[in-house]
Amino acid sequence: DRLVIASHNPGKVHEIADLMRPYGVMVFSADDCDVPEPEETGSTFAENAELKARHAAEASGLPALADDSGLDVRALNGQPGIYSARWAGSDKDFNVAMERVQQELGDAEDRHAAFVCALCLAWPDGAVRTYEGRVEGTLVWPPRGDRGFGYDPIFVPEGLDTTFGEMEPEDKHRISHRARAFEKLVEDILEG
Ligand code: ITT
Repeated sequence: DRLVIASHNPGKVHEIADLMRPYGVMVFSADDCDVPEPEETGSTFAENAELKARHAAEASGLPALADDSGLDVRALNGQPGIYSARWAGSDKDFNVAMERVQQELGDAEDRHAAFVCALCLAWPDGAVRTYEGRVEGTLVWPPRGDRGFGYDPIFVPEGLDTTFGEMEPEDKHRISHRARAFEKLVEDILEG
């Protein structure tokens, strides 16, 4: 009934806390528990999520939930992918990151992208479970909306006209990569 959210990204921590709310679990962020940020040396979202979750569970002695996620742009062969946070530079400026995506796309006709999320739940005894979610969509320029975080203002999910940056949080939670991964976790752990 207590869980550490192994992330230093406030946008993510907020969304995961929202998703957890109906389940009556007390959540703490990695910053609350002084869990330092491990180096993300994995080569997939799932590997990085597991690395972060294991690290936080060991450091805190509590079950820990980590999220590794990013934007997979088809015309850029999956970039920025696991490097999505790094494209924003040390200032974590996502205007810079979004501009880089736009610049690298140039006049490519293919504007397809997907957000991907791997959630890993790790226990202090070393057990882990990993779940993945994905949402397909299209990139737009210029960015629209000031909600959400990261690349949300340039991503329009399939079948809709608004960017994640323009949506109410509860609408993003109905379809997002993070919500889809979380649904699998809930089925497996909380309702299983
Ligand atoms: P932690 O490792 O501390 O959790 P981080 O921001 O470094 O934080 P990642 O390595 O997983 O986490 O980077 C994921 C990046 O992908 C994140 O910084 C966002 O820019 C982007 N991203 C992930 N989910 C997103 C979402 O729902 N909306 C917009 N951008 C998202």
